[in-house]
Amino acid sequence: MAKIASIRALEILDSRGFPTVETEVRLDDGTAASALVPSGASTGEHEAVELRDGDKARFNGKGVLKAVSHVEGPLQKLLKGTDPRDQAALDKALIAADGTANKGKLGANALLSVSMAACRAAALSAKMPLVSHLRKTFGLPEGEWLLPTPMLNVINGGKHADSGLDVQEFMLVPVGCGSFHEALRAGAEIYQALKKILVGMKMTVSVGDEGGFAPQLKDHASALDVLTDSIAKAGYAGKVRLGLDSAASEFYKDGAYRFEGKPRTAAEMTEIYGSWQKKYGIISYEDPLAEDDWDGWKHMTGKLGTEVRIIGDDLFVTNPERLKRGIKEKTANSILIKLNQIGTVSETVEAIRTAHAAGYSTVISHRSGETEDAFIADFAVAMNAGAIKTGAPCRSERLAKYNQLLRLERDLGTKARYAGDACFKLASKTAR
Ligand code: 2PG
Ligand code: MG
Repeated sequence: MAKIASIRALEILDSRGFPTVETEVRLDDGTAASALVPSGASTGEHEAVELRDGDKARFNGKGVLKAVSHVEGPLQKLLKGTDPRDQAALDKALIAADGTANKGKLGANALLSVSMAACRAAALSAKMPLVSHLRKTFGLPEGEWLLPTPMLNVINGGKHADSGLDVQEFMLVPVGCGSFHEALRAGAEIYQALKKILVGMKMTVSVGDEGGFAPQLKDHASALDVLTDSIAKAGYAGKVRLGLDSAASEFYKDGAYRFEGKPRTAAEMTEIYGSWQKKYGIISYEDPLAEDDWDGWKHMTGKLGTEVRIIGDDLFVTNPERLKRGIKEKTANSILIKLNQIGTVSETVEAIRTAHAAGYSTVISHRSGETEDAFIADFAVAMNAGAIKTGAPCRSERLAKYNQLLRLERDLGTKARYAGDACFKLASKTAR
């Protein structure tokens, strides 16, 4: 039984060129594995703390040397000699060592890098693929393997681009494709069709943080029109639907949603979303309203919740406690899952379990600042999450995840099936 022998960390750079943490866990049988943590831009108020140095002389204050020193100092001391296969005990120890509710003392970036790297090291040492190790570790049934439906963000707005669009993400959701590789192919072909259309409109085709285009379109309806045309041009009408992430906390100011240049109430925003749902067959709305507008969310869930997926990201921040409140108050019907919003693998699994038990669907997510680490691909399959969003079919930090899913599809063979509309069942009733 291999034990943790040493842990080291490194300040590396993410896809935006900002520092982030890489941690390597070494076991006494010679196994070594590392994990790289991502970083958000439209971060929720209630997320676990991403510890930054604040030293303006380095990386404009964004350095992570403190987090690195926490990994190599207190966390290494804590975990040396322990069994990496006992993920629950390991994560419990990490949480206790930090001791704060928001992981602000040692940093969620420090904790998560150790949690993930130890998980990988345990899998390697047991000569098991990560996906199988995760299943076994968390006692999930072996039988059913779901390959997640990808949600490909092909037009970037909000904080991720200078397109001027308030909505942050316009995603292709290939619910009607027969397999994961066909779904990814559909996404890639539509992406190229969209590029041609934008070039024809004399729009810029440079990309935003998540690899989607960032055209200066006049309003959101124009973006939805262009996307509908691209889907049709590429031959996928009816098979590929649209999902949005408004990241609405970013345009909620002084009690109003500053949307398309006007202040609006939650009820007015709900009207707009309802009309888009009818006209464009939108299948999911992520963070349509602000992170603390519980009344607004409840109103929107009451109006549209039987027809579309309403996904809480900044609202729930992968936090089982916030999710439980949502379930109790009938708020949203789906949750976005980001490991670094909560800070350990075990707590992330708990959020997923809580969601599934209440009939909420789950979408595993990347961050806008990413790395080459593809942990979330294996994680999404191990958890039967049903859906994953990890950007456009463009830029290798995004493709690292999609490509790993292609490998998992190949390796699992007939044991696995493509989730398709499973995660979006409510919405599929209202197909255009
Ligand atoms: C989101 C994410 C990822 P960020 O809002 O869902 O797309 O963005 O990582 O900037 O919070
Ligand atoms: Mg979001």
